[in-house]
Amino acid sequence: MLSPKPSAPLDVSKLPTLDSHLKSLPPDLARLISSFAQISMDMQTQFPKYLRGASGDRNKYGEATAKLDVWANGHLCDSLIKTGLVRTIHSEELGQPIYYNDSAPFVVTLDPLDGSSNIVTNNPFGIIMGIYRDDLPQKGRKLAAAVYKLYGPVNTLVYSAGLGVHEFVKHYHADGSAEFLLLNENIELPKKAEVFGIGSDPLAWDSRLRSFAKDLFKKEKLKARYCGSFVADFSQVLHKGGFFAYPSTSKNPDGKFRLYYECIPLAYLCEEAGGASWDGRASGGSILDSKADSADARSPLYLGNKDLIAKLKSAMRN
Ligand code: FBP
Repeated sequence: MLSPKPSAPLDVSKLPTLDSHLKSLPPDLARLISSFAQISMDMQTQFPKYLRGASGDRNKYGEATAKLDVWANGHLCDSLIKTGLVRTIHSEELGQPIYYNDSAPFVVTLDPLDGSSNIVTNNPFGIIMGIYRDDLPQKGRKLAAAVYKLYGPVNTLVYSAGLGVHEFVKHYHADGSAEFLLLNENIELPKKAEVFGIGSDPLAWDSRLRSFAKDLFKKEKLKARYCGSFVADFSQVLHKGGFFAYPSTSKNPDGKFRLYYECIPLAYLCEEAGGASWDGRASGGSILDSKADSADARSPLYLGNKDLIAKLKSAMRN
């Protein structure tokens, strides 16, 4: 039997490009996001050279770093500085911030390689960037934009500048060149949640969180999804609705994630997509209301559908 007729491919000539989509933003912000997109797209061609092995160095937290962590951080920082748009870079992989050009409009926060443990296993990983006009310390509500790049089966980039959450996918033209074209515009977390993931050691979670997790299975009928990269796990919540946390635990009361490099940018995207976030503190505040003097501060992270965050807060009060 002849193979079934393949469904007609997408006519990509009609899809908006990232650059055309960015025209609604201030020109300097549009150029920074566009530059980041190109940098992150070009980086992937170099990955195979750095896939194996540890760098032999340790980052400022004393954690062993993979070769790709170090290379990605260096390449991203150098390339962002060359745009002339960035006056300060705070990066998870930099011992100190880079103060480069006082007259440049933006301060950026970077997790240059989120999901490092996925490098050797060829599982998804990504890059997280927060963009501010003002210097840190800042609350997440002051973000000019948040962007993440996801290296998955295909290359996607998601951004928001306060006017909705938009996703682009890397398409290849006949001449071999590549371009980000619109895949999903004004993404909203589906009201009917489907998935959840919670990091760290369940035996070290607060017992009320363990009970809440059980209810996500029993009452909410959610499916467990946890892949070792925050960006990739967040993408599942963004597209399917649900809940993700890297919680406060008895071993690490402030959790694992960094407030500025990881928590704030993805909490911003989650809330822009109609979801909610919580830093686990009694004040019950959004992660976008958290602020820390140190750019390396950690924060517990809970985010996802509004009703699930409300149920979590109620469970954690009892
Ligand atoms: P890195 O930025 O060092 O990769 O750490 C963050 C992270 O890799 C997240 O991307 C991921 O969700 C989490 O750590 C996985 O942590 P664990 O290995 O404890 O499950």
